[in-house]
Amino acid sequence: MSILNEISENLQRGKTKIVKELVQQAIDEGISPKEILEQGLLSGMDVVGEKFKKNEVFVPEVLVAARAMNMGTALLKPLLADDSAASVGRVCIGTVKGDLHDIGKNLVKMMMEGKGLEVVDLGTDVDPETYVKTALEQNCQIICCSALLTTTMPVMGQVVKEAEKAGIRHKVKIMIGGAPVTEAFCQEIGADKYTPDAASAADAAAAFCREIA
Ligand code: B1M
Repeated sequence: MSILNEISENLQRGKTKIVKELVQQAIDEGISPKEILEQGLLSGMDVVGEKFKKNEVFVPEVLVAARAMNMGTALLKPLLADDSAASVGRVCIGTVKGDLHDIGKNLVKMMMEGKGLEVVDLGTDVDPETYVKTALEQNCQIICCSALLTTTMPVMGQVVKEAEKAGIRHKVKIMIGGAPVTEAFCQEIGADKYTPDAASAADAAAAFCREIA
């Protein structure tokens, strides 16, 4: 079995310590951080997601897999970051109110930092007022919202409305993403940009900041 498959298998079983060791071994063997992330960690999380959907695994198993995923990504973080990039702008990011999923949001944050963006992490369960207040107080050019539940997606529309109400809509871009989010939804709520994955979110945010500068 390849080391990437081993990472995936052990992540599915929630073997945090082994995942950490295997990720380090893969790094030492010269496998690219992107391959380790996509073909090892994310591929394992996909399997867990499918099983969760079919009720073959339950919340505790998903939580230990998520913990193993976070351990693995923590090792990759410095390697995915591009130290040569100067600060290109500031964004605030969070998972919307009612939603506790943060693995994707953390990946977006990591990729954005890798592009030289300063990222204010608001965590999970973030209400619309907090995004807007933070953007105002910390001079963020972009508000980034993540949602994994169809029931919490509408909060993103409330963030757009809250920014309008606070009079900052013209100077703050609003980016959205997460598994159930689509381009059509982005247009429907009047957000500025939907991106399907963390890498394209980071590219789009850096481009917005360069545009604004
Ligand atoms: Co939850 N969960 N979960 N869960 N969970 C899903 C999302 C679900 C699809 C599983 C399923 O049924 N198949 C389902 C949602 C169904 C729906 O709404 N349509 C679901 C459910 C129902 C629930 C609960 C309600 C279950 C329950 O309690 N009965 C509950 C809700 C809790 C809450 O939030 N209030 C719940 C709980 C949990 C755990 C706590 C156990 C755990 C979260 C742990 C954590 O995040 N710390 C969990 C997990 C892990 C999942 C699955 C298995 C994996 C999610 C994940 O982390 N994927 C998920 C099934 C699945 O997605 N296949 C599922 C990996 C991650 C890298 O992908 O977050 O999509 P993702 O991020 C991607 C892109 O979407 C994008 O970039 C990332 C990759 O490049 N992206 C952005 C994300 N944010 C972005 C923002 C951007 C741009 C791109 O711009 C700003």
